[in-house]
Amino acid sequence: MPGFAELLKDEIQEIVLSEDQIARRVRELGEEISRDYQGKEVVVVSVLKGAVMFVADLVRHLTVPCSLEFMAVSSYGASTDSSGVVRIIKDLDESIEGRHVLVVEDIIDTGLTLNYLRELLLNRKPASLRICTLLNKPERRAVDVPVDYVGFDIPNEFVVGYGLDYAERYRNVPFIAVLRPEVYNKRGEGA
Ligand code: PRP
Ligand code: 7HP
Repeated sequence: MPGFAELLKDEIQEIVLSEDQIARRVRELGEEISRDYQGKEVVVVSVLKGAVMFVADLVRHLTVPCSLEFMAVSSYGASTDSSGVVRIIKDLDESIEGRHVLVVEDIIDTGLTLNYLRELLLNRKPASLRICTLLNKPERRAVDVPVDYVGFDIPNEFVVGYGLDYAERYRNVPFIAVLRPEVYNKRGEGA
């Protein structure tokens, strides 16, 4: 059976992070977070959909007691650029008051989504709130949001795979890649 790299060779320009690189870093992050939360219980809050692969792998390296919560949000405004105003589509099932919250994201780009979410969650009076992201694009930051755990800093390029999509595709690709420009042009033509 051909692998994803072979199957998608006409669509992928470059693999930016391999499956092995991701797996190694996710394990390291899990170990670091477990050390930091020693003796505490953590509520892992993950944001659908992009973070699903990352959070599923990350929690399997957490050795402290944890529960898993999901939020679904949608940005108002243009589809390609975050507006900073976020609509809650699915809220947490549990209260986070007095609890240690770890927000897990796949990517921080402008920071607008997370900045909004952070304020929203802080208003609910958690005992602590930290943020973990697999990918960070520092060049794109529009608002300063404190990030406690970063998997990888990446340059300002649109990436897909390991949960991240372009037009809902490529989330299932096990590595992180940059697409060929033709892929975007094709979508623009209505393909
Ligand atoms: C992505 C990502 C973050 C946000 C980051 O979500 O998961 O939530 O964009 O962008 P920002 O830092 O510029 O606000 P997206 O809206 O693509 O939804 P998805 O996770 O369902 O793909
Ligand atoms: C959101 C997003 N989704 C996929 N790939 C990227 O590079 C992204 N930045 N912000």
